[in-house]
Amino acid sequence: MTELAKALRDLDEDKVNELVDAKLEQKVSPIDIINECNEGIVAVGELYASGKYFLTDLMLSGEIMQGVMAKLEPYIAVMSAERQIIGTAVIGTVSGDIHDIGKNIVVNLLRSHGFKVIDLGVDVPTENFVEMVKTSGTKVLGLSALLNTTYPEMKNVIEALKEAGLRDQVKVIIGGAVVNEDVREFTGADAYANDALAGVEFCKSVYENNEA
Ligand code: B12
Repeated sequence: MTELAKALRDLDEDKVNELVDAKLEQKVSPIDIINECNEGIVAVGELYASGKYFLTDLMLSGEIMQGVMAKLEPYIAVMSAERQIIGTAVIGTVSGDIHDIGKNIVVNLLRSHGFKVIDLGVDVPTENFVEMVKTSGTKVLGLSALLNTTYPEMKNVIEALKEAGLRDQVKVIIGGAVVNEDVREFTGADAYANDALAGVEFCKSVYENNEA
């Protein structure tokens, strides 16, 4: 584990900020910084699951991570200013789930790769996803969920798209720590991604191959 990952795991906010600033100074890519932080925050989740950390620690890790993202955003924005628009992507965290750090990373990366992103936020009701797919004409919908209890919500969204006659016009990609091939199959999504870059690649392929 890197020094930055360890500092995040240990919830040492000052150290995290110091290390991130130093890395930005050394022109380390924001993506590499995110990956290091990811390792630390996964360790926080494990410490929480094993009872060594409490909910307040989980919350603090989220705040530290959001602080890091705020530092990285201007650097990611510079990357996006130089790109042509590839297409639109709609994304949100499903109903009952308020985790948004990973989703926000995906949003930033999609923008940096030339997507117009409509971010519906967290705890998004199924009908809002359906309405936005309809009105935006997007070819890609991204659903995020981090809880075992909320991944069935992703299936609900996909079923609702079918009922609205919209399923054929949009590819659905699901993401978040809980997703895997079994969850993809259960929900009926077209793809899943546990990391933001793989998600961006999928979205690009939809527009480049003019699928959906
Ligand atoms: C920070 C955190 C919180 C913060 C969230 C702050 C925020 N603004 O998001 C707070 C404190 C609010 C929180 C609350 C809870 N949490 Co929480 N949380 C975490 C923690 C430690 C980190 C999550 C995170 O941000 N990871 C970093 C990001 C970058 O990773 P990521 O989200 O996986 O995203 C990456 C990929 O998955 C992917 N991705 C994500 N979304 C999408 C979407 C698309 C379309 C694509 C393509 C890709 C993609 O790209 C990202 C970058 O690579 C995790 C531990 C873990 N292992 O995930 C627990 C964890 C998710 N939480 C957990 C729990 C239990 C809870 C609570 C129920 C606790 C409680 N008793 O209240 C509540 C639930 C609240 C709710 N209704 O949603 C459990 C879930 C267990 C489970 N499998 O169901 C975990 C796994 C901890 C654990 N090990 O027990 N949590």
